[in-house]
Amino acid sequence: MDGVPVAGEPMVKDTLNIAPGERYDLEFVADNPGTWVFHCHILSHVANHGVEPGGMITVLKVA
Ligand SMILES: [Cu+2]
Repeated sequence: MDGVPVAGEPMVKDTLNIAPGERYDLEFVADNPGTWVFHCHILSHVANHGVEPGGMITVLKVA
């Protein structure tokens, strides 16, 4: 979090609250094939001027 190196035991979470201005680095083993979506849970944040999808959303495809 906020530039602190990733260390210690792995943390397993489905969601993570990130406050404005905070930054997190994610490190994971992509060993579960499929299409995974990282997104904000605030609906207006996953749209660009009302058009979805957009904004704070990204897709990770694991083969
Ligand atoms: Cu958001």
